[in-house]
Amino acid sequence: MDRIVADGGQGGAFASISEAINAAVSGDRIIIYPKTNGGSYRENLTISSKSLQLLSATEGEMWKLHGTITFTAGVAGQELVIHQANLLNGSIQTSAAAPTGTRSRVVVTGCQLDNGNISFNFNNWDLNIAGNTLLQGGIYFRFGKVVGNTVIVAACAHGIVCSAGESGSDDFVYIVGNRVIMDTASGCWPYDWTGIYYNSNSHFAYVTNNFIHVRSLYQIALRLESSKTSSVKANKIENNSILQEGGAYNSTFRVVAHGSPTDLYNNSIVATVSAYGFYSDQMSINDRWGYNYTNIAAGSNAYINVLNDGTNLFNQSITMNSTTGDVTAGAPVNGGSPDNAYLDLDLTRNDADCFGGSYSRANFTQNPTGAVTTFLIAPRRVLSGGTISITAEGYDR
Ligand SMILES: [Ca+2]
Repeated sequence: MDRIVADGGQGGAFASISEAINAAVSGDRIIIYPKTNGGSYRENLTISSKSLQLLSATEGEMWKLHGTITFTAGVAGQELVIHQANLLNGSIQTSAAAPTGTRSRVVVTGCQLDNGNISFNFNNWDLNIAGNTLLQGGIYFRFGKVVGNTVIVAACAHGIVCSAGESGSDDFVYIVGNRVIMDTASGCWPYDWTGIYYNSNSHFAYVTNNFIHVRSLYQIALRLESSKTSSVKANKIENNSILQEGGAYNSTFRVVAHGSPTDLYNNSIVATVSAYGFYSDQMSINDRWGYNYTNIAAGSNAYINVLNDGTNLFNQSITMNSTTGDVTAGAPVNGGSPDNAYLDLDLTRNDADCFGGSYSRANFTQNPTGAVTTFLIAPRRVLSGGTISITAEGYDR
C-alpha cells in the first residue's frame, strides 16, 4: 500500500518519512510531498529488511532530505527505489553485504546529492544508478549499472569506483554515459585520484561513452586497475571523451591489469597541458587498441606500452566541448571504428567521442521521470535469421 508523507502530517499523512518507513511493510510505496518553500525533511532514514519505494508525490519536483539514507537487506532479493530525492548533506548507502542468493537491488534515479555519496561497496548488491546529479561526491559499488549520471567529484577523491570482493560471474559491470568532473584542488598527493576507477576482478568492465574532465595534478581520468581473469569476454573501454587540464604527472588513461583481453576503441583525449595520454602497464597481445585520438604529439607521451596498429592518431587538432565532451571538429568525427556494429545513432560512422555509437551520451542527457527504462542491453548487430536478446533495466512506480 501507499504511505503518504506531508509537511506537518496534514490530511492524516505521516509527518516524517521515518514514521512512514516504520509503518510500512515490504512492497509498500512511500509517497513524499515536497515541503512548501523548499523545506526539507530533517531526519536520517534507515530501511532494514523491507523492499520500499521512496517517491516524490509531485512528478518533476524533488523532495528534500537533510540527512542520510541507509539500506540493509534482511533476506535475498530485496529492493529499494529512490526517485526524485534531493539529499542536502547526506549519502545513500549501506553498511553491509546483502544476503547471498538473488542480489538485492538499489535503484536511484532522478536524484540530486548536494554533498554525499552513493555507496554500496559490499557484495551481493545490484545497483541501478541512473540519471542522478552528485554535486560533491562519488559512486562506489561492486556490481550493476551506473549510467547517465553527472558526478562532480569531491576534493581528493575518486568519482565512480567499482571494487573487487565478489565471487564473480561473466557479467559486465556497466559504467556508461556518465559525466565526471574532477575537483580543482591541488595538493592531493600522493594519490592517483581517478574519475572512473575500475578495480574488480569479479566481472568484466563495460566503460563506454563517458566524459571525464581532469582538472588538477595527481588525477587520472580513467583507470582499469584490475580485470577478471578470463577470455570469455573482453572488457570494453570505448567511446570515452577525456579533457585533460590537470597537469603532467599522471597518465590520462591507464590500463594496468590484464587478466582478460580489453578492447580500447574510439576514445579521444584532449589535453590543454603537457600530459601523458594512453598508458598501458603491459599491453596484452589479446588487447585491441584502435581508432583512438589525442592532440598530444606522438613521441612525447601520447602513448606508452601500447601497440599501435596505425589507426590511432596523435598530434591531432581536436575541438572538444568542455561541458559535454562532444567532439565537434577534428579527426574523431566519423573517425571511430568503421565496423557497422559501432554506427552512431544517426547511422553515420562512429564518432570517436562520448556521443559515438549506440550508447551515446545523448541517450542520458535528460533525467528520468515517472516509469522509466534506464538502460537497454541489445545486440549492436543482428545477422539475418539470428536471435535477438534484449534486456531492459528500469522500474515502474
Ligand atoms: Ca558519425
